[in-house]
Amino acid sequence: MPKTILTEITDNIATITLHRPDRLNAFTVTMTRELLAALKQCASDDAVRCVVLTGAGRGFSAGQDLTEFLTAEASLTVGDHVRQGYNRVILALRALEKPVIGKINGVAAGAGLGIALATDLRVASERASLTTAFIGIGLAPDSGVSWFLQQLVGPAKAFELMATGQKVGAEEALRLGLVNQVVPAADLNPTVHALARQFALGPTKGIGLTKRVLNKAASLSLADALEYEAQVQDIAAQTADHKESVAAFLQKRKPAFQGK
Ligand code: LHQ
Repeated sequence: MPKTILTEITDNIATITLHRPDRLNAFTVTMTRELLAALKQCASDDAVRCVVLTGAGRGFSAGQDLTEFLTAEASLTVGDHVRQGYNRVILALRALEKPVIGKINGVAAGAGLGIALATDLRVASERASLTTAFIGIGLAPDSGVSWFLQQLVGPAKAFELMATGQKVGAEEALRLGLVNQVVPAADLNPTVHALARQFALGPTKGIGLTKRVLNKAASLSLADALEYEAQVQDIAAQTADHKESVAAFLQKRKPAFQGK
């Protein structure tokens, strides 16, 4: 059986490629399972200090494979399908205490959009587009799309994007804050590689803890967020990379981060 997820690790960067290009990398149950396994591997492998998530061919991901879903035996409710698949993927991406770059090479739709928005930052090709897509098949959002969109663009724009399913081009996605950067298609690989390399040579634990406080901040009052930051700072201050960077500053040299 061909693999639907390809993982390649070089220069401390794990590149995970959604690989069903003839279906715009639409998700099957197998693909969800393989993606979860790849994310678990990235979390446990200390050699991985940055993760890049992308799609093969001209799409990032068209979301749920509708042919598989419609022909599957109805052994699960739609809610359980989402709970056992996409919800785990989204939570695994957010819990992974390493930087995850979404390399948005093409269209991201439905659950594919949710997965793109669960990455820490997104670099898009000018050929990329985003669509919530759910309303096109009469569904409400899942895979965190309602949560991420209300955080990123506010409730009114989020409603518009979800209730119309309109396709947002790369430049508009940049203007809305849905992606961090847009580059010509030919520049996508080198741009993302340079960024990933920068992260992979960085203080990995400090970046992971940054993600931890950001994840938590969304559900805390300011007073509780301040206390949580103080607690996490105690952990960050114990890392070898923190000690190395202070020593390097005092010795007027560049720090050599070990990711520890
Ligand atoms: C596809 C798909 C696809 C299979 C393109 N499946 N083949 C959770 C719980 C339970 C149920 C439902 O879902 C969910 C979560 C979700 O993700 S819901 C949202 C599901 N996704 C969609 O509704 C998107 C459907 N696709 C589209 O609207 C378009 O394909 C987009 C806008 C993504 C891209 O349009 P184009 O660039 O014009 O490409 P295309 O439509 O020509 O697609 C290329 C091929 O990929 C085509 O096959 P073909 O044999 O004709 O070349 C499509 O049938 C296939 N494909 N999406 N989701």
